[in-house]
Amino acid sequence: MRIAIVGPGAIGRLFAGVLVNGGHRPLFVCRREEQAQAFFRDGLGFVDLAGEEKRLRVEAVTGDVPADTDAVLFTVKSYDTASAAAKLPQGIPILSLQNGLGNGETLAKQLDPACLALGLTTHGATAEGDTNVHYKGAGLTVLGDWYPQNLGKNSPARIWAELLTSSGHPVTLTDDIRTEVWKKAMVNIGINPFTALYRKQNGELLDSPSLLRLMRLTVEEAERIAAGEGVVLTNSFARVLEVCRQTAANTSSMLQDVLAGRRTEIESLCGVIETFGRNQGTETPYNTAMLELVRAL
Ligand code: KPL
Repeated sequence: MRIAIVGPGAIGRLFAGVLVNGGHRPLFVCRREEQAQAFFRDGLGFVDLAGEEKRLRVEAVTGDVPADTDAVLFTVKSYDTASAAAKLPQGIPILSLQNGLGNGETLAKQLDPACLALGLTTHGATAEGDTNVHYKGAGLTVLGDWYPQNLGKNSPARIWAELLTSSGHPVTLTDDIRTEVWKKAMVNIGINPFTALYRKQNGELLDSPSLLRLMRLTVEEAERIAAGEGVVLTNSFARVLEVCRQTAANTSSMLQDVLAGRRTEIESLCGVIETFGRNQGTETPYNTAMLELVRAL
């Protein structure tokens, strides 16, 4: 099978390693020619959970996703979703494994929604340089179809679940991926801006009671906005604490972005909460403050 990975960041590289393990040779679709050449020359440097480093053979191109691609893993940053989606072929199973709110809506407008699956992962990985990835913590991966009634034998989520599971990466299927996307966004709202502002690893957030209070108020505010959108979530802050413990040694994706001088995904987290809040006629002081502070970084 010809599998393209659009977005060769930490998660794209982690799943490329999974697919190589399953006997596939994934194709990275890069924005920079320099990075595509580096993948060709050096392969993918993969440090596994035991700390062992392997060099894996992958292919890489720039530009459009080749027309003969059988499946796409879409792992671009949320602010690149619309422009990267324009480079995808139509009619093949696409799995979006992205952070934040609104990616599914953007993709469903540009592609055939029946071909679209969304996924979430709490596996921790750090990108190093242009071609390396360090797999730092095992987590869970959940997939579901954009059309929830899908989940038939040939639904995009099932095709991707089979591909990943047969490559040694078990996944769970859900018929309500949108709620899962919101749940994961709550975790990211409760962790990512705080790690970025305070330069802390996920587990270090647990050491400061005053910071924990601010994290809780921000997440509870976002949970109320979710309810206003018809998504009823409970115990989001308990999940934040659990993920801080499970991924204690992780550098969050937002802190990785800040340290590398890249744009962050704060707009698709606190920014979306602020926008929904405005539409609901509700102020969102905590999320607005985090949005502005991270923007100021
Ligand atoms: O998804 C993550 C991220 O860093 O973006 C968490 C779950 C917080 C793990 O670091």
